[in-house]
Amino acid sequence: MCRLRSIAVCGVLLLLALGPKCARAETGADAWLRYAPLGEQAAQKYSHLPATVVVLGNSPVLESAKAELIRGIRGMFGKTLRDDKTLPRDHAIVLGTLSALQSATPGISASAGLPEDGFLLVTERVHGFDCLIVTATNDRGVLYGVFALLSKIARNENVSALHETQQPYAPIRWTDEWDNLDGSIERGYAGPSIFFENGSVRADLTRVGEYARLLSSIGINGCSISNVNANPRVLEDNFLPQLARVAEAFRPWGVQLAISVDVSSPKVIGGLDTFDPADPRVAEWWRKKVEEIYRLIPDFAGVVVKADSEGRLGPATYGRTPADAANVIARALAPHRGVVFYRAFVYNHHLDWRDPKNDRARAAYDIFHPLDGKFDDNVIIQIKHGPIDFQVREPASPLFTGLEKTNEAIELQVTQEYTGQQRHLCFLPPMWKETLDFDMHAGENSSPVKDIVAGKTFHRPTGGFVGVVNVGIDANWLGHPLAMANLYGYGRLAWNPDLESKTIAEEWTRLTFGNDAAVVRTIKSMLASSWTVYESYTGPLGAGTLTDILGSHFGPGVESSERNGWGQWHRADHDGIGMDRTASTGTGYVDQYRAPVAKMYESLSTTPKDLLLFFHHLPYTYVLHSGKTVIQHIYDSHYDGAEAAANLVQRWKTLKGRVDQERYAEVLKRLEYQAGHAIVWRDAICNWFFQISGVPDRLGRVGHYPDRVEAEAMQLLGYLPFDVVPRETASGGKAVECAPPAQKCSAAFQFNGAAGRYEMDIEYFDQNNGKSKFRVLVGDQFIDEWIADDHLPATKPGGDSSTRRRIAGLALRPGDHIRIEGVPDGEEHAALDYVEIHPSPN
Ligand code: GCW
Repeated sequence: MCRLRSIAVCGVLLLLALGPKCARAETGADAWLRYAPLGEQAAQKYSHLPATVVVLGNSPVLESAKAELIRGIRGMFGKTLRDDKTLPRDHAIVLGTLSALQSATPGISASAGLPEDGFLLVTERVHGFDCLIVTATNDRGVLYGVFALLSKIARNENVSALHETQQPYAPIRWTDEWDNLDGSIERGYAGPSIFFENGSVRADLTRVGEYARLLSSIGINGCSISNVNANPRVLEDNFLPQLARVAEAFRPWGVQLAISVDVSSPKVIGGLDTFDPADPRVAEWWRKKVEEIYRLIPDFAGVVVKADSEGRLGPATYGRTPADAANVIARALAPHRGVVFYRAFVYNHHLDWRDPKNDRARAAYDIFHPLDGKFDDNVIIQIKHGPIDFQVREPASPLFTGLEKTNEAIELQVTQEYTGQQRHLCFLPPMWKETLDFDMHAGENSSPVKDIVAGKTFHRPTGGFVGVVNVGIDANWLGHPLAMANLYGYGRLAWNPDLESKTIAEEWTRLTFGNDAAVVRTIKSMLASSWTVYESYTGPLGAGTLTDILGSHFGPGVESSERNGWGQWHRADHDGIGMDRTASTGTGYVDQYRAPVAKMYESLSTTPKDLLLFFHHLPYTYVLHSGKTVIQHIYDSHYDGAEAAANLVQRWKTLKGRVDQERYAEVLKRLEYQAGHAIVWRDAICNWFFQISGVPDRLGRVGHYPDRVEAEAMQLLGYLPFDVVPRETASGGKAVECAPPAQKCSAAFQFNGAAGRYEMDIEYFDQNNGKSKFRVLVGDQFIDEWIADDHLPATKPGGDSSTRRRIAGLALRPGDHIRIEGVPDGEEHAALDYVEIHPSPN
């Protein structure tokens, strides 16, 4: 079936009887709630589904549940359910809470005992008719049940004799959005905010409602919409009514609004001369402010606090503790059942890097463990999953077992800040699962992180999951069409962390791209391998992400971690690499874990390979279990990783014609970019380590690029060579630029290979402060042209801007004169790095 827009294309395809059946055209806005037509066979399979829906009770959430069911069935089967107000005179799908159901049909066997938000899907006879009942303790549970039912159908699962109960693993299942009031998003990669614009809440909140629907469909019940680097203005009297509008857009979907607050607000906007949490005037200010909020937003969920961290003010100003700061706000919220999320991401970013005992990883435990038991019951300590900061691989934070008398939530990052910024494919559930399933050995029984944060291990009243998402206004929410698998996966794991990441990948693929077996198999396997692929060319053996930590957090920047106070040190020098965090010779960080875990990490032989350099400083010549030296492992993993990234492109290409053209093309574009950027990463990291260690690559690849012609070695007209900084982010450390006053430059060389078909890769620099134009000619023949107009996080040539243009199937003869012309624009000087020519495959 086709949508109107693509009917013409579909028609042509059908007429010509070309290729597989026409796929739907899509923007990605529907994400996993597409309800695409299921076709004849499925219609048969689900022909037993009732034609009527009966809703017992009425509330905005139940209304959403009904509307969603009607929408889903209509989308998948082209049928419109009849909406009946009273109990069935026919087979029906019945929606309602358990209490509504029991009072309408006394004697119904659907049993109680479900926690809030849990639901039951059951087929039962009501008034003599077989009915499909979706019931729960609360309205939100009913809505979740409807989403679950529709998901099953969309994935072709059997729903004929259902008896299934589902309940959430933990009460807290939130997202945080790092949106600023001016509409920008900190670490957002898909356009500006859906919430704010020019200092206010947007006039049109359509996307906010749509986002709430998506969140609700995966069981998310709270969303903090403003950046943790908080603007005190959100609490100003004239801002609160604007927040109330967002809460209204959330409400029909059972998503409760929260905001990030700045603890200095009583002083900055409240007119007090202090924000000391111990000052009664400050407590009174918070009490009144919170009361004002609840007058406007009765279901307000609570606040998120980042304090004494990365330059934010905090209780330390007055010699007070995080517990003092958290409790003063928590006491204002408690009468309204609101909560405070106090982030454990507190550390000194002016650490003395010369002191080998200093260690940022220690900070959260050192600061929060002594405060265990001092936080009120409506405070939740929000702990990033690892001790540093969302690196491509980290061990579980030791703070999870450092708080036994305090509520906890794990903070996971959906937005791919350090994992490729939605330009690289990186499916994160396998990474999150490693942490969630990691046994912290809190006692005699196993105590995986998921149980601790859910409050099960230490018998806490609340706790759970927070995902930092940062969706943007772009139609497909996160930029990369496949990145939404991370949001889906986050929600599914927050609901049920026992799910396998492969199951999640399969669910998401079926819902997002349909049930074609080849599509499911291919995307599922691409997702499954993508994290380790990304890791292998950006930060192997637990060294942390070797990115530019002082800038974009995107491209390579090995040295940016060192010799500064940020503490993201990997300590690579001439002889070796890694942080010694052992108790015997290092920072003592390992002792923050319970004994069995500490013991495992203390010893080199029992530390998992993937975390070796996180815990130990090793010489480059150290031989791993694999038989390879550390340095050879670094070289090999980068070459293997870049090859695996190229392979993702090939795997995706097998789906041409099996998924809609729009998403096919968008994913292909991003994967091709990734494959090119993986080579930038590979070369930068390998060359840096080769330079510093002096140890050659056993396979002779590093520093030797026989198919490469450096731009600085070409015949240049107008172009001038320059040094790229850091040098490893350009081939040979140099590139050429067409700087003013030049308006057009060219770089040319002669092809000396055999006659044949080739792939020509042109490595150029695409900055975001200009739109240079490039043209390629062979002899007099025009071959290709493009504009460097991508929005990469870069204003200068280097690892963030280095981009590959591939010209495939190019026929070349010996002696051919190849010329690249560049026309600069603005600050972007059409810079070129190199050209590489390989024989075409086959
Ligand atoms: O990783 C860092 C990010 C900051 C972020 C901070 C945090 C919102 O680079 O952009 O600030 O973490 O989590 O508070």
